[in-house]
Amino acid sequence: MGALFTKDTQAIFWNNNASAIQRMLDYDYVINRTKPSVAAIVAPTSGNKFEKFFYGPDEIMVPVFRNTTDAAAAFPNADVLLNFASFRTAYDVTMEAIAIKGQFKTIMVTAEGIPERLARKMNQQARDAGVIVIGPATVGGIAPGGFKIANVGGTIENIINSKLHRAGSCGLVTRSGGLFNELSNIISINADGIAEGVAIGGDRFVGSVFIDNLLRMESNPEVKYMVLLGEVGGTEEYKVIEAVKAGKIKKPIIAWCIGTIAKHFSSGVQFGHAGASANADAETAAAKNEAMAAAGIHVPASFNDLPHTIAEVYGKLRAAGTIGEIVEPELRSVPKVRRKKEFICTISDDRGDEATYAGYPISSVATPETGFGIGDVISLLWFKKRYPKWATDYLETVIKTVADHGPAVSGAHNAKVTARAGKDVISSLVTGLLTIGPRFGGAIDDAAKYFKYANDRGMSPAEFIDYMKKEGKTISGIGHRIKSVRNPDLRVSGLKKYAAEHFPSTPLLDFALEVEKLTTSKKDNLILNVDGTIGILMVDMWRALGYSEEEIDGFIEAGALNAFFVVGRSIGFIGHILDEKRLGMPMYRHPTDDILYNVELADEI
Ligand code: Q5B
Repeated sequence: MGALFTKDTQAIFWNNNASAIQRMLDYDYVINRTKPSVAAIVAPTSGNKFEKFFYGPDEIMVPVFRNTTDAAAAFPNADVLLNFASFRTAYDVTMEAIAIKGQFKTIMVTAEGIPERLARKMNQQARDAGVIVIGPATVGGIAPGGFKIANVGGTIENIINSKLHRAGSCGLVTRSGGLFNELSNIISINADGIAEGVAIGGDRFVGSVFIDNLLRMESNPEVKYMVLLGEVGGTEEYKVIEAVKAGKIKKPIIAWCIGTIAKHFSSGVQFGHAGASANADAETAAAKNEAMAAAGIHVPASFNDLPHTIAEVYGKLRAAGTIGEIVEPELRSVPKVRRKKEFICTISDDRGDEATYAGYPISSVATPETGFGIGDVISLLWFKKRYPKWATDYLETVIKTVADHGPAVSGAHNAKVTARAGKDVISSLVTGLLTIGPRFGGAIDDAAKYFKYANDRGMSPAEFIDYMKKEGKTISGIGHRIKSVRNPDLRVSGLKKYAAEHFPSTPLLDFALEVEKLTTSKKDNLILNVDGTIGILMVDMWRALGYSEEEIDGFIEAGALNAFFVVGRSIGFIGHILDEKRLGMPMYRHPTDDILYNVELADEI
């Protein structure tokens, strides 16, 4: 009970309704909210990870998820779901959200025409779970100066004109969304605006009804009096009458049911909303207005007199000191011209006095006193996190380990040949780097990917080898040209030793070593090689650091692991290139006696 929304309320927006989301964010900016009211978007068919929106003059990124469950897990404090799904999908979306225990306090359903059987089931399920449903068939609601749902209030100019930019003292409940805006305007002219307002929706079966909202407003100290705008059809207004009679609502209520014109028609009239039709005398607007007046609710003689009644009730409360003076807040204005940014950078920022790496000024990273190493720089710029020392030391161990493996390996050879052709350091380096691939140095990502894949699915080492064979793939991370069981790769021994001494645990490495036992039993050189060891231990490291499997898969898919070989081996390649320059070596030509020539005269076609 109490206020429905506050300045801290955040919503998950189901459906990428860009204009409605932008309106919410413009409102947030104008009223000086510290965090945007839309935490995330759910868009099941979108491939995007985020959408850009303006926040004042700047742009912000709002994350996009494929389903509500994932969005809720990422934003556990977002307790409002704005369900902008179509009438075909809105029921399922609401039911999924209700089932996420403890997340959503309020769900707003905008779709009109959800089948009534489903709407009743959905509303009951929400009630049982203690979730407030606004709608279906609604524009939503607003806590002025705090949180605004989607398009409520219209443009920023209209919002300010209707005093919806800051809290007033009226609690407003309507069925209609259009008349909600109209009433907000009337209240702003004849009183001091609204403290909270909800358009409960026009369908016959809506989630929260008048009485739910009025009882909550009764307990909200910001609300000093209420305005209820009902309409012909249904009997919900009688529940309000009962609550007034029972003394459950003591604050003054001003009410009017529209549709009194219906009595001038010979037969029953269906007004715009699905629920706006009287099926019995008691459901007519006139009968409800009479009954409300009889219960002591302030009911004007006609809709035209409603502004006067509001002014009168407000005036009395003001005179009695129940309502005080409102200090108008400072507002920000949204720039008329805004430019979308072409590029996004989330790792470094060069706009201040000093550039930063993931928030750390370069001087603080570069100075020896703070103890940052290259591993820290990589963890900040590649993964946007500051890793613990055992992890950054592992990254540095990897780079030191792969820096060079002599002049004969594919990449070093290419770099040397290029340097001897007279090319500069950068060109020669690039030719070496371009040689890194699935067989040479660039097997780290795939080693991590396939060993993790097998381990995630509980395959035994034999099943994994069999699986790779059936896929027609060599096992990345297994095999070496010169290293074998009898001539072990001491780099691998070093990495394993580091992990044994510093990693909390190495389950994927343990699995890989079992695979190695089987492959080396077939062929002596099918060892777990340096690429494989690096990649597999990197997965063990990320798991120990608390990354989700999805995040780890994302790093692997992005190619982050081969990048370690690129960084490390660049050091070696540059060494070889400088060596060639130092030695002044002439252009290289491969000896013809080392080439098997097998050229036949080409057929004529
Ligand atoms: N066989 C590395 O091949 C190498 C198999 C396999 C199943 C396997 C090969 C391989 C996967 C890729 C990988 C990284 C090409 C290696 C590195 C950095 C480096 C380099 C340096 C540095 C070696 C002979 C028989 C065939 C094959 C079978 C071989 N590997 N079966 N899974 N993984 N590995 N690369 O010995 O029945 O005779 O037809 O592709 O992890 O690049 O120092 O040089 O620091 O610079 O030449 O350490 O293992 O053997 O290809 O002629 O195959 O073994 O199917 O069977 P080899 P191949 P069959 S580290």
